[in-house]
Amino acid sequence: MAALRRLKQGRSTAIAISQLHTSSCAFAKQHYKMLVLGGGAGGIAMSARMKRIMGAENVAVVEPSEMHYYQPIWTLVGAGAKTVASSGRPTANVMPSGVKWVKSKVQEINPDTNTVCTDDGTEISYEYMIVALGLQLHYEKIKGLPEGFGYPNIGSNYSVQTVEKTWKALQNFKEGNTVFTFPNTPVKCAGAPQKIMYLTDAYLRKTGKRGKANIIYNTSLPVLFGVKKYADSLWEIVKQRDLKVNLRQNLIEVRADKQEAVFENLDKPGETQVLEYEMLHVTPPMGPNLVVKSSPLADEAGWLDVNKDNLQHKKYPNVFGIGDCTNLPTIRTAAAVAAQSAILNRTISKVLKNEKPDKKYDGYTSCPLVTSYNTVIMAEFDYNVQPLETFPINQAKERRIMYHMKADLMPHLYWHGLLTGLWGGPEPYRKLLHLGMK
Ligand code: FAD
Ligand code: UQ1
Repeated sequence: MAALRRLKQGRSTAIAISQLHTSSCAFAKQHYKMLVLGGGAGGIAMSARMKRIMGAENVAVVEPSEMHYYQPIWTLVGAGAKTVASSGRPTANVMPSGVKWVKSKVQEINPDTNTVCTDDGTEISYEYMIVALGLQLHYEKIKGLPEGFGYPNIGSNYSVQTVEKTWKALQNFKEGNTVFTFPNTPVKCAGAPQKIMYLTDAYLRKTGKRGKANIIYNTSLPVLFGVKKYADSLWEIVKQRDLKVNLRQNLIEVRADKQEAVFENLDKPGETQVLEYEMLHVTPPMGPNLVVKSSPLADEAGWLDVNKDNLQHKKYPNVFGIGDCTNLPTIRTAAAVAAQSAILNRTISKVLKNEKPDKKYDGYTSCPLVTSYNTVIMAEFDYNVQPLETFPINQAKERRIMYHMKADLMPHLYWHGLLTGLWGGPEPYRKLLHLGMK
């Protein structure tokens, strides 16, 4: 009887929740010709471009955060070379003027009725929609996290809440293991988990502590980096600087009170290894945005299912996607977002004129591999994992000029070029610098 009562209570609660849900999405209604979901790199870039095509009054962006962050600089924040304050600007300041900022969270996407529902009960209908919701970090999938970040000597450059803890851990280092991880999932900027290792090595050399450090990179991947040309250079660096790389090792638990990290060997299920650390940098497991995943827009794995050539949704032709939330088979970066923004602008201009999208995205992405406080290997590649370099020099070499590009030029390019819809990636310059040969 009791079980039945619980079941009934459960059922009536479920019905009440579903009624609440339906009615909660009808508190207010709005309509826009172009609705952009997410006000990160891709969302702001596309809203600036859409404003130019159809006028600001026709464009709205749904974004709950008061602050917009330039995430790529967190690599340098974690190593004390930039401040976290320099990475953020109020969302109000990056929103294109006249574009409507809906300051709430998308809760549900209903592409069959061309509507989305926000967490404050507003139903927004659209004629066209661009999904730019980014990906989801999953610290909670590692036992002992995120609460472990309450202890010292553990940090993570992947979140604004934990990036300064990396720098504290680095400064605190006295003697022992410094451990860097790469999860068993796709990640954004696949070089970032090891960039902080090179910076740690450089910092410890600068401060005379390198002799007391055992630097370990435990990665779930079977390779150091996915593009052979750059991986070859990185293996050389790792050898020269005595950095230990262990492949197919996946972080599954952090015992922050004891400063222990537990790894599973992905090639030998059930085999685990406990490493004591003096400094730990965690790259969390990542996955699709949960709102996308629970919508009809998702592919089987939960990513936004778009055409890899033109970024139009495969089933809903009035829906488009950009950036980390999509299933575009390339490494997720802001550089990729820049190239995608130019293609998507072209695709949407064509669709608005009832013409066929023509320009094709080649998968361009770029990862400035910071290898010290004044050098970078500028990796640039495409869908075929082949180098697609902008400059007519060997970019697999560590270069000072590329460090200045990463640390000094890229932030300006991001805030004043990408976010204003004026920077569509380096393709035109690549063609110019290679005399039309690439
Ligand atoms: P984001 O910029 O993450 O934006 C997603 C937006 O969606 C966010 O503003 C979020 O608040 C919003 N959102 C999420 N859920 C909802 C919801 N339910 N409703 C409404 N809004 C929502 N890229 C490079 O090119 N070069 C680099 O060197 C580089 N280094 C990096 C280093 C680190 C440590 C990190 C973390 C990233 C780095 N990147 C780098 C990657 C780059 O920052 C991302 O690929 C880029 O920001 C992706 O843009 P996006 O618009 O797809 O997602
Ligand atoms: C880029 O376009 C870009 O977007 C603004 C980045 O994001 C921060 C990058 O890191 C890189 C490397 C590029 C590519 C640009 C050039 C000039 C190589």
